[in-house]
Amino acid sequence: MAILDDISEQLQKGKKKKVVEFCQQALDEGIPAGEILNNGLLAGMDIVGAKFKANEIFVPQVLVAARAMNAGAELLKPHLQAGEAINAGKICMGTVKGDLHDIGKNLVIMMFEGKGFEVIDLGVDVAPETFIQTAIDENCDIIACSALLTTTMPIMADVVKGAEEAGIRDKVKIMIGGAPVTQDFCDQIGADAFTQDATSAAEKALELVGA
Ligand code: B12
Repeated sequence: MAILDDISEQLQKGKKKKVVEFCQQALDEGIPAGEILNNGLLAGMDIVGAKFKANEIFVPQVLVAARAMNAGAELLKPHLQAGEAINAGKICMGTVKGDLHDIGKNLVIMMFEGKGFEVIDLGVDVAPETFIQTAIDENCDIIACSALLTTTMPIMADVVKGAEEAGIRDKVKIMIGGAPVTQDFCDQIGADAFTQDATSAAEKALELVGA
């Protein structure tokens, strides 16, 4: 669809205003929000990722594209949540210490909320102790960690260890994810679940809390 290509193209150029405008236009045309997200915004971000990897573009361009992505996703947010009013449980989520990538985290949070979870967004660069203390103070059912750098993945193991040491491991489930994370890594560090994308993350979370 032409409008979705336009969204992808404007996102790659980092044109935040245009991205938001075209997302609104796509919604007005009756295109489902999930389709706009996947075939417009995320399709654009995939191309940005490939160009970044190939050294065709650099951090500043990726950053403006990321801002446009987040602005578009914010607009779609209420339309992605199909008005499910159940209270499925409480989750604290953040991107682990040393890691500033937050696009995936923000998408996963949107999907969690869409499934009726209350989510505490801890932001980026989150220390293991912060995940643990929040889970204790807020009585969370799930701790969710995101990492996009291979160098920050080990922090997820520290979160699992920290939960054991704090004596809350039997009360809280730990979910992990992010582009470099795998099911093998999840098994290796003893986390409860890994999924590859935001939609399956929310479904898995429901499963974990037995909803
Ligand atoms: C955007 C981006 C940036 C932006 C981040 C902006 C922002 N606000 O997030 C900026 C420009 C700041 C950036 C900086 C850097 N980046 Co960067 N970045 C990317 C890029 C292009 C896209 C990431 C992204 O947002 N993808 C889209 C989202 C939707 O996908 P996602 O995060 O994977 O999330 C999905 C799933 O993984 C899953 N998920 C995510 N989290 C969770 C959590 C749970 C619990 C679950 C269940 C699921 C789940 O659901 C999400 C939705 O489906 C990737 C390339 C790539 N292809 O991944 C590189 C990439 C991650 N960056 C990379 C690098 C090297 C860096 C820098 C070190 C560059 C530098 N020289 O400074 C810095 C690091 C800064 C830091 N300390 O974090 C490398 C990492 C390499 C590695 N092996 O570790 C990559 C892979 C690029 C590359 N090929 O070289 N980056």
